[in-house]
Amino acid sequence: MSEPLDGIGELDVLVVGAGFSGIYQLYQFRKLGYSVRIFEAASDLGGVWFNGYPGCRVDSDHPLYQLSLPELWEDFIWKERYPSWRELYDYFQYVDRKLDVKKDVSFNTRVVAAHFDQKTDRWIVTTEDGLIARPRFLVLCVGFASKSYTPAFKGLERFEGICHHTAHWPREDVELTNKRVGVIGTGASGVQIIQEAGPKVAHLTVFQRTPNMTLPMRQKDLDATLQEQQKVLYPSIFRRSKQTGGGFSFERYPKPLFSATPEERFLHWEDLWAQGGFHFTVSNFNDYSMNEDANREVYNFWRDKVRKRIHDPRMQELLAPTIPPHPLGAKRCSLEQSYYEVFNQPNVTLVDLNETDISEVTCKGILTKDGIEHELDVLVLATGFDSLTGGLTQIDIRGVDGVSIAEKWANGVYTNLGMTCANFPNMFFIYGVQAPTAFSNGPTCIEIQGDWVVQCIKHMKENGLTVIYPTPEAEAEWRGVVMNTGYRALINSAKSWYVGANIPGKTIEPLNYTGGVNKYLEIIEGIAKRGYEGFQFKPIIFNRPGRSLNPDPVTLNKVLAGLAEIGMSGIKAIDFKVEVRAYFQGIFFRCYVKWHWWANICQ
Ligand code: NA7
Repeated sequence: MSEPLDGIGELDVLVVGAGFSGIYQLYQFRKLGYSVRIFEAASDLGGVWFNGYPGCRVDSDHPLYQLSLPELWEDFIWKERYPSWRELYDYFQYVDRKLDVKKDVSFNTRVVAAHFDQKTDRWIVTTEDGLIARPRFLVLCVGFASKSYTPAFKGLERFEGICHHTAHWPREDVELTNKRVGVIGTGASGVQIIQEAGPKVAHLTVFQRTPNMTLPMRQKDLDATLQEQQKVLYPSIFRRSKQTGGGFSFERYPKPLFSATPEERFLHWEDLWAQGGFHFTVSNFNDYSMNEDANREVYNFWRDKVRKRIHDPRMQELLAPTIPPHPLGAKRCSLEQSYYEVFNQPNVTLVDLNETDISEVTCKGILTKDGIEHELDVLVLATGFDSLTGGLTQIDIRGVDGVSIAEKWANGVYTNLGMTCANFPNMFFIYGVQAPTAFSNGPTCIEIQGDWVVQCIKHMKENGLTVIYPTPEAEAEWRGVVMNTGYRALINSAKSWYVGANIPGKTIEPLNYTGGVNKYLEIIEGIAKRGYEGFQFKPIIFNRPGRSLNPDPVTLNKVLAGLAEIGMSGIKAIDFKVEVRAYFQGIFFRCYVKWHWWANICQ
């Protein structure tokens, strides 16, 4: 193992990942004067936007899909309401020019392990190339979709054409024009590549298991002058996004569905449909994601809208079935532009995998159970991700008891606030499991969590605290909150990545906090205000060289529990100031006793 570059060894903070969240952390920690560096596996900034397949674009509305820092939005002009990955890539280059990000990023540096060292209270972080960093704090900003999932299709390695998973699409792109293209999967990635490739390929074969309840994107070019004029509203728009459930500037319709007349419902849906994007789901009636009957009404509206665009009755039934396969919104509704028109083309085949599943991949294409071999030049695997947990569990992260995060989460996820884990001291993660993540606008969630982490570490520095970790009780409590809110929603009725059901063997449970961004913010701010309730700290005093008193968090937990038993309850966190005061009070008391003793002797 070699030592890394000078200065990396004993960092204050190591951030993993250089997408929105990693860059935001770097920027905030730098401002406070911390030594901070990012390790990034790719060769450039952008995280999930570093590369993209044809048609890949964001489905959050302009202007909220960017960082809210005025020094960034003041001068940047976006071209499209829903930017493509290329425009987002350009945005990250612009962010670098503005904030000088890259000087503090080690690219092509994939973190493979992170072990907490109790002797020094630092993380020992190892990269694929054998570099080692020893940061005090580890902030994992790997995104919620960084571990791709490829089903174990028999014979996949035999295919002689070109085959890529959408998450690993080559930057130099792949020629699809006049090719026979097959796409497995109709999630967001499948929908986007199908509508992009459809008009140019020789033949398109779509292998569908579940139809996507897509929403009209209503994409448009943005006018630069208008955009400049609207910037006066941006501070309010960004602040407002943190006050809403979804992290957007719009909210739920404040009424249950059946309390509205059919006319009110119809006109409201028409209005949302015309606005496009997530307006239809985010601003729908406030019970549609909880109440099955209400959801069915929403589905019927959606189905009838979509069917009008599809010519063939068989295609209509496959793409927008009479009976919904699951409640609308229980799987992520993707945004589309010309998705259904593609299925009206004569050169497009839709294979219903429920009727005839994939038997195997052959050297020429895909053989389905009905005995048909679909010959292909290019096979696209739009089969998704081990979302929310996979980004962390694929790294060998081990805390104070030597247990890895993958082992800890094998039978269910335990975190505190979707940012920390008991027995994994000084480790934070952003935009991941048990946070509002997949039910929020990305940058909004990233900033809310990022600010909390920065403030927490600042609090520790100001109070002479070196180590923080949540208690197992706090973790259990947060898990309860996530489960209670999650199981109330209809998301559990679908086999989706929202609940881990897309990965064979993964524990199925709500993986996001579905109580809303605004409520989440209120909770985490309250915990900080109450002195980081549910967390324990270790003060610097335990860390001085030569002192034998250096308890690990597990021992410290036991000591605190013991103190609580003898009546010193209420000790949740060791505060440095309190410690120092107690230390000097102790000296004073001993001096007083000695003086008293001598005074008595000398009498
Ligand atoms: P998704 O949304 O997880 O979609 C994956 C698709 O792949 C989905 O249609 C699956 O069908 C299909 N799939 C998965 N395994 C198989 C097998 N074995 N056979 C056939 N079809 C299969 O991933 P995306 O990349 O589209 O989107 C991920 C999210 O990341 C996206 O929402 C953005 O927010 C970012 P299923 O629905 O399970 O029947």
